Amino acid sequence: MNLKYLTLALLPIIFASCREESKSRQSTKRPNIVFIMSDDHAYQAISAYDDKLIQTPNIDRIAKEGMLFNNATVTNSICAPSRAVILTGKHSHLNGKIDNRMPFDTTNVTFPQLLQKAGYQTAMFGKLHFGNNPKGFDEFKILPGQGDYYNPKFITQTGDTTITGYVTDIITDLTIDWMEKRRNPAKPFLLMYLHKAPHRTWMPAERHYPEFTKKSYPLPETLFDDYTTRNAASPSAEMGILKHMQISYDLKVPDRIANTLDIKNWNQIGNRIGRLNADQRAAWDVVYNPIAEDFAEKFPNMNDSLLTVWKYQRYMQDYLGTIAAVDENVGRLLNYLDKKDLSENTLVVYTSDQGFYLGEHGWFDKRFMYNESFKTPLLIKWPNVITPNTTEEEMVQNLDFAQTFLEVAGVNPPSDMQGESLVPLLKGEKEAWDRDAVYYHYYEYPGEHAVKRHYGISTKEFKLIHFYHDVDEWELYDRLKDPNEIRNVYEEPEYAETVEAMKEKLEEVRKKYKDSDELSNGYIELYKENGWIK
Ligand code: SGN
Ligand code: CA
Repeated sequence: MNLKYLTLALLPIIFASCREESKSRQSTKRPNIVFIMSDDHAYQAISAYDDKLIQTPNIDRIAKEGMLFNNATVTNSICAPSRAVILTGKHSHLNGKIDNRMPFDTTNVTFPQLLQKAGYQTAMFGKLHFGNNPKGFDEFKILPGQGDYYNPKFITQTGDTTITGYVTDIITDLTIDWMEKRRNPAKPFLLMYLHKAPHRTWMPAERHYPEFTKKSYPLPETLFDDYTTRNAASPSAEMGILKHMQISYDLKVPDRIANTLDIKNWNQIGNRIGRLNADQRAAWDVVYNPIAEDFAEKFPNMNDSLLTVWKYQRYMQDYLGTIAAVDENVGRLLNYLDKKDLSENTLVVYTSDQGFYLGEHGWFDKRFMYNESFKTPLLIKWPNVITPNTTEEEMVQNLDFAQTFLEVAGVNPPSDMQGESLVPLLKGEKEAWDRDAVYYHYYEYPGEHAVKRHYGISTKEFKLIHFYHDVDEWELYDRLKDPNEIRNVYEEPEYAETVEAMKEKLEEVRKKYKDSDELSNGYIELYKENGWIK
């Protein structure tokens, strides 16, 4: 064999060893972290969990290539508090962001600050909802407060800007623009890509109006819940589809039509669709006006249950319509990572700031420790670490993200963070995980939707909840026998021992996380000082 042939014969071996070398160089390179979070995205509306309502192939891809968590929950089911827990790795009672009202205390140490210090390039795009700007980011472009769906305004480091278009598309454009033009390839990156959708008032992208407004959805089993055995759930809570969802504001019947009907609970929508320009408004009117006219005709003959069903269907059409755009845009981002050869060394998380009621118990919104709002979607892919297509049943929480990302980046977590790194679970090392209960505490009362203050624990079998402040109600659910949580068994004699054991566990967990009645009372005092409790 002459030299030329020998070299040719050796080529595959030479290439293979180069590939090996680049692989091992890659694996020693610190991974990038892409944290995708939407706002109020119920797990029931992700087809990897449940395909009754919508197909979300792009979000599902994260679970197909990685892990789907079936028992991921939040510690306080409301927007800004959940974000504060995620960033600080501490429960609300310690990071101080107990509700959506007060600004976030920026003296808290957050994981992005630590990653930035450790050499990560950091960027945040989309909804933060903190009342102040995030610390620890090289670049951010965030929505003010809740933000708008159409032609939204953004706060940036160089001033405010309004961008024409649909919010979910724009957040993705901003993200990809940063990756394309300002990403530093010499550094690993942390990207927080945070959608406003599918938050109320559920406004889809123009391209999705025609398809989604024609759909009709299966009714949830508990749509007509009568709340027997649960005093805390009703009558005080104001999140009923029938009673509290607004015909005009939420369901887009224009004021001029709503005005002609004998409906108590309608409210103006003007300020939201007022953001549409003339062309956008014309496209809106073509689809939404005929729906409203049809409703106005049928309304006089509707009883409460027909009206509930009509409202539920309208709600689902718009809510799920907004998710179609989230899914498409998640696909855009995943494809971008692939195209740039970044996927291999990037951990991608998809989650929501909490779950949401899609008609279960007759509700929309969240806040309660009941399943649909306590549980949050969680899908993670991390090539070469997570075995594709795995599901995880262990109880994890949004409290765990900070320590997870710090471990992924090789940074020691501060000793006062309260979560657990998920890395052992991601690697399939289950023996290292021994959590047997998770803790919850909700504070925003008096407040919108009137959900009373409560705290509780959940194990895989039972859930114990204590509603306090202007009530003193206990609830126990047998999660295995009653997954819909419609039977509070707290007073039932055969559960007496369980109640006792769960109360002991609750005390143990409260001690571990350093929560107490004293702290709860302090937060009630704070409401009094602000005049929110008279
Ligand atoms: C807004 C919504 C509420 C919602 C809160 C909190 N009303 O105030 O329905 O519960 O946000 O949501 S709206 O009329 O402004 O849409 S959170 O996700 O930000 O916590
Ligand atoms: Ca939210």
